Amino acid sequence: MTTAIIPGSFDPPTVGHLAVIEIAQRCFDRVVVAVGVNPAKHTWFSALERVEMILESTSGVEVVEFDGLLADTAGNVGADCIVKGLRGAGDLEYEQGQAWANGELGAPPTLFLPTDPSLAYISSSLVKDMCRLGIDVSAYVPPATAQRLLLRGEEN
Ligand code: COD
Repeated sequence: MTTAIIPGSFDPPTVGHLAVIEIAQRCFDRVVVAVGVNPAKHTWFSALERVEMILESTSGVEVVEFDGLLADTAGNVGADCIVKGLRGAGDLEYEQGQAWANGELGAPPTLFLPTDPSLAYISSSLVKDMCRLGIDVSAYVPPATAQRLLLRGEEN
């Protein structure tokens, strides 16, 4: 059985994240989405809410929270590969360094998936900026996440 781990902050999950998850599900028997928890980083959504948002907009994936090293979590879930989406050259430069560091730390290899060009500009940060400005983000996030953002946007 092949297992992929897909790590991220998912604050919030976007249709770009979901596209990566769906492709990984076609290629691997088991997909584990790993929601990173960094207490030093302010997030709009708690770790539990981010886990819930992934669960309510996917099917057939496992979702775990993690803090500390991705390499440790990848080992704990038995991942054969880390899967990451790439939006462009900026992502590649950053993610290549992460992949090398993770490899040094004992993680499995990282597989990069270039995103569909129509999704390349979508990021969690863009979605939050649009929410702050009162712009409809329903094209960029799963429907249940859009509902949560409507409420959360008023608080941020
Ligand atoms: N299309 C395709 N892919 C996308 C899109 C899109 N539109 N948007 C985002 N992605 C990809 C990103 O390129 C990234 O690969 C992934 O989705 C997750 O994105 P985010 O923004 O949700 O998450 P990040 O980039 O903040 O990552 C957080 C992690 C938790 C993965 C990271 O901080 C981490 O690995 N932390 C653990 C510490 C560690 O082990 N570090 C490495 C060695 S020091």
